[in-house]
Amino acid sequence: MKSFPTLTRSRSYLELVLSLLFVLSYTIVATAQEAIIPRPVTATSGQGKFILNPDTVIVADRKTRLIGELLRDWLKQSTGYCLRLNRGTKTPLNSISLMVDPTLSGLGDEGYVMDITSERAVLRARKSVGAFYGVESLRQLLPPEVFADTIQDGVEWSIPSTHVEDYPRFKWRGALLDLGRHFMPKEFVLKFIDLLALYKMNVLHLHLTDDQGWRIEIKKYPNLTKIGSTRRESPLENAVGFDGTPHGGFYAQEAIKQIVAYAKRRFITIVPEIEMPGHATAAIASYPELGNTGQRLEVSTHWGVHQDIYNVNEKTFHFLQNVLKEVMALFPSEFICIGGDEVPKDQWKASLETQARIKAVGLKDEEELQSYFIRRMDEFLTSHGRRLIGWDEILNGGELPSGAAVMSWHGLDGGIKAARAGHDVVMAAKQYTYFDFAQSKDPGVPFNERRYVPLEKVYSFEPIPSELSADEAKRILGAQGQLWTEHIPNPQRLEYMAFPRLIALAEVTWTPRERRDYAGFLQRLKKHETLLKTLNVNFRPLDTDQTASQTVP
Ligand code: TNX
Repeated sequence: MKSFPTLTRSRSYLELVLSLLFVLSYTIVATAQEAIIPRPVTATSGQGKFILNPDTVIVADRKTRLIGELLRDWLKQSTGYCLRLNRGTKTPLNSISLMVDPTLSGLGDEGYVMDITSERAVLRARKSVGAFYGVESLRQLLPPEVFADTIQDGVEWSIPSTHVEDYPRFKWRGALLDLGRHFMPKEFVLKFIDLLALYKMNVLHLHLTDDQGWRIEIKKYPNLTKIGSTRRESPLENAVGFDGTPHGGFYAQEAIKQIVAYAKRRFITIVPEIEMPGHATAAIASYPELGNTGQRLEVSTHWGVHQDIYNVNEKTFHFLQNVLKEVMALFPSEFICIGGDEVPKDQWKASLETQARIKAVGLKDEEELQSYFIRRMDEFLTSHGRRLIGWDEILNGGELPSGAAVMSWHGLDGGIKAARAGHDVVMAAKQYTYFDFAQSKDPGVPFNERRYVPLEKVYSFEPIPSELSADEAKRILGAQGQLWTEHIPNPQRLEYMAFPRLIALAEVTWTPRERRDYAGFLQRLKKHETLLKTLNVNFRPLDTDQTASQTVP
């Protein structure tokens, strides 16, 4: 009888210790898991932490050498440590090693395994890109001060012990930057690339031409930038009147090469877009013979769908192909975007020459003519080993060539139709992924439900429509967030519109569907606000009043 209470006491003591351990380990698990966005496929935690110090060594093999250099340079900025970068495949004490192992299975091409203990950090991947994503996760596990560009004193550079196995759900995790409506400096494009990479996004779609500006140097046609890159003025934000100030800018081919190389180093593909046959006013202003009316145009100074579109003369096809040749030489991307959206057919209807062409080619009408136009461009791109991608209107007016891919922007329907017809699809539904739309109910602007995309709506986006069979669903390459810039005149405002919505989309495109959880996402995001602040990103704070004005960037 006497021993009974003792036993109970020791049992309860044991239970107490066990439950304390449980709580403790749970807290650690939560810490690791809550740090990483997009949420990894699996993340479990161990005991202790890895502490970075001036003697920590980075070890990289042949395939991860460049990533090791990036990591070393990044860490140097905030820690001040000049870490040694060794070649090899060893994992000594106090090292961060990055290793490619082609025999690793189950993680796909972009996945990685990360093992962090108090002794070492080991990242393994089947390909270099996976090791890069491992590094991005590792950076997120460090204190947010690691993202500073000046030395931070008094910080313990520790990473909680963690085991992560991770890979993306979709292979197209994209963002579109509209540089046509507003030119943005190259330095900002580079900063944006770093932010995409941090959230494991891998496609930057650059919208380089539009009615209001042509932004890429084409050596064969200098007027495109001499004339086409500057407009006389822009609409005022209140849409009444104009600012009377010229707006312009373009990227010289040298600058494009730098952007492409910078993106490549961060495993981001830049998909260039040259709009046709519509959104062509700036090009026609530069070379009037490309238009239908013979009128001299100016680079457009207002927003909206424009009547002026390319004509269908062979000379115009020749022009566009020459432009695309220079574009292909600059951008290694498999996909080249030719736009294809919002093409009013009035000018083709009114032109005798175009009507004669429709007959000569044996087409029924202007819709079929647009389809013919797209087919010609597809043939050209295909013959150069590339693939065409365009907005969902390219599905209209006839059969789309089999290799062409579709960006579904009106909603999901274009994507469903395209996937069923065997085309690859990028989901860019405006209801979920248009970040030029409002994210709050701004009292200063009449509320419009159709142009309202709050954070939660983005997070709820499911890129695979339930209507698709498992086979058809394989056609969905992923999704993309759009930053159209009619009402985004500068980088600060762009950051405000993009963040944190783009981060929600990053999780939509990376994390397994069943691991998505909005409440948990918000908790992790809250921590990332410090990180974004450190990176000087002008994000929209989570606790901003839903009704607060959006007009302050
Ligand atoms: C439609 S989406 C457009 C763009 C505009 C955008 C504004 C698409 C392919 N065309 O030209 O900038 O709406 O939200």
